Amino acid sequence: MATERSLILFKPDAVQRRLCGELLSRIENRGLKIVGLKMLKITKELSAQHYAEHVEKPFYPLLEEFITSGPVVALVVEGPEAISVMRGMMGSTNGRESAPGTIRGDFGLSRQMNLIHGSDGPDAAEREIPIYFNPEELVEYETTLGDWVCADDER
Ligand code: IDP
Ligand code: MG
Repeated sequence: MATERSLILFKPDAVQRRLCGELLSRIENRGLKIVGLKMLKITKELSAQHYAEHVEKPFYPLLEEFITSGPVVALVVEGPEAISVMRGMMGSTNGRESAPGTIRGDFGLSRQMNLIHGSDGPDAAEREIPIYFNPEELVEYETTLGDWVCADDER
């Protein structure tokens, strides 16, 4: 089992709908550790870098318009298997098909305006984190609660 870091975005719809606190609470309540946090507006250039795999797709112009339409909150979360844990919490891409209990399934009805981004694997996390954070913006610290989130052999 590996301690991982994942790049998370609360997308412009989450900010506009005042859901950032709710989403952050879910991440904290799950036991994941926040090691980076900032608000920013994504430019067209940043969008193309972030969504490099989608730039040529027919839906990209609308995705670009959406993701650059207002501020986002960017986070790096850390924990045991944090990447797949976050993907599970997020639900599937289309909110209408996401299971209740997931973020997209509880708050979303859209395939595009689906509230949250999370790295989809270790390679993606490694590529995406430096797009948003300089190394000195990621904070190393221990939480006493961390000892109660999972056993030593699960870290
Ligand atoms: P993911 O966010 O669940 O990993 P991806 O397939 O990587 O989903 O797509 C990236 C983002 O692009 C989605 O979260 C969503 O905002 C948007 N998107 C994906 N597919 C479509 C589509 O068919 N139409 C419009 N927007 C889409
Ligand atoms: Mg994806």
